[in-house]
Amino acid sequence: MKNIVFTVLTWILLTGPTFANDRDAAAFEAIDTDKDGKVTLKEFQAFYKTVFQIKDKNGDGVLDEAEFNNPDAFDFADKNKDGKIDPAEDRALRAHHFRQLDANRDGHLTLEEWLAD
Ligand SMILES: [Ca+2]
Ligand SMILES: [Ca+2]
Ligand SMILES: [Ca+2]
Repeated sequence: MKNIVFTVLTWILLTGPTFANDRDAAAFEAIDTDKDGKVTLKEFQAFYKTVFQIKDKNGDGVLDEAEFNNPDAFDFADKNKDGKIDPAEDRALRAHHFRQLDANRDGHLTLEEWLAD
């Protein structure tokens, strides 16, 4: 399990995450920690909290533009326009992302929803 998460996270970091390209079946499995085939917002946030910590290379608790590594989402995520993404801004971004992916709005993501565009 640890290895899967590590592999997925490494891949996300190497390829540079966008809303589209960090979504595949392996990522879904890694995020679905209780393996019930559904990803809840809680599981989703826990996964991206880990992503946030790994991306925070200088360990100052926020992500600058280089650490965040996603120019398209950066301006949207940086609500207070201080040029950094703090954990609350990151959680808000992920909650937004989660709502976008939850096509039938039942509060969890299936693999189908995860893979859909
Ligand atoms: Ca689950
Ligand atoms: Ca900010
Ligand atoms: Ca759903």
